[in-house]
Amino acid sequence: MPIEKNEKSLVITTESVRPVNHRWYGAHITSWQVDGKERLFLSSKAVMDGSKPIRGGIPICFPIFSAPPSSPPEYAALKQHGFARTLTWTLDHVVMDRSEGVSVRLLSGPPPAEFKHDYRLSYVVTLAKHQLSTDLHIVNTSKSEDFKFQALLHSYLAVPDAKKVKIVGLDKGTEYIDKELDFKRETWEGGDLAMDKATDRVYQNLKTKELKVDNGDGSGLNVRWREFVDCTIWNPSEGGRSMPDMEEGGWDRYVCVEPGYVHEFKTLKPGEEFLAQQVISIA
Ligand code: TA6
Repeated sequence: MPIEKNEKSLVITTESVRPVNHRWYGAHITSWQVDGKERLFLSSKAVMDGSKPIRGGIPICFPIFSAPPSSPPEYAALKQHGFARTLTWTLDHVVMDRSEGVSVRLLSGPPPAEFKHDYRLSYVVTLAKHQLSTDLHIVNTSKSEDFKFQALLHSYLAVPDAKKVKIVGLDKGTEYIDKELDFKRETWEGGDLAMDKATDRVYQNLKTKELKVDNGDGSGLNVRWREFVDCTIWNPSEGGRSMPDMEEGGWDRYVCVEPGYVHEFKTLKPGEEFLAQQVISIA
């Protein structure tokens, strides 16, 4: 039985037993196991009753990333990272159900009443041999108005010791916003990014479409993407203690690598669509 559906979640399993646990709340993937090993981090203190976003797994940030902007004015009232991660989603249909892969398409529930834009947001989750793909599909369904959004997949990747991790593949010369340095704009000098201290950076307009999260010994995960152009890299180090839903020491057990479109608002003309993909695989 590759797809099991219940009130709270959807569990997808391929023949070689690689389950993905997906919650209707926020279309949140909370677990992905390969060869019996968990590859996503989920805080043991994460709130799972739908009263706040889930700490860990893969939250979807949409239609904004980070704190609400002052413009467009109607986006200023949104919560940090938008509402997609707190909506209830539904199963639209099973796209593929074969021994080599299982894929489901999910549809987001309606946005908060005050967000008056016509759009459609769907998400395709595909579990295949040693890889997990997540495709975000946004359509401007308005006949007359543009639709603006930011989108990002805030993946919490499980690592044995975050302080030993290096992020490999960032292009030399890429501009990034360093949130640890009061949003200072910097230029990446090249090489690997060591995650040995609090890091919160938004790399903008990367040329590369793939980064490796190296555990320090060559093992780890690869994250690649299509159509996204930015990538946030985050680990709060001991600062994680200030998050009430973060387990003690949890900050040493994950690194967030977050492909997205966030350096500006993406504008879709009436009828236009945006289809972006993240693929996480075992390095
Ligand atoms: O993507 C990194 C980030 O924007 C950080 O600045 C950090 O605060 C984090 O997301 C977590 O946000 P959250 O709203 O889930 O607590």
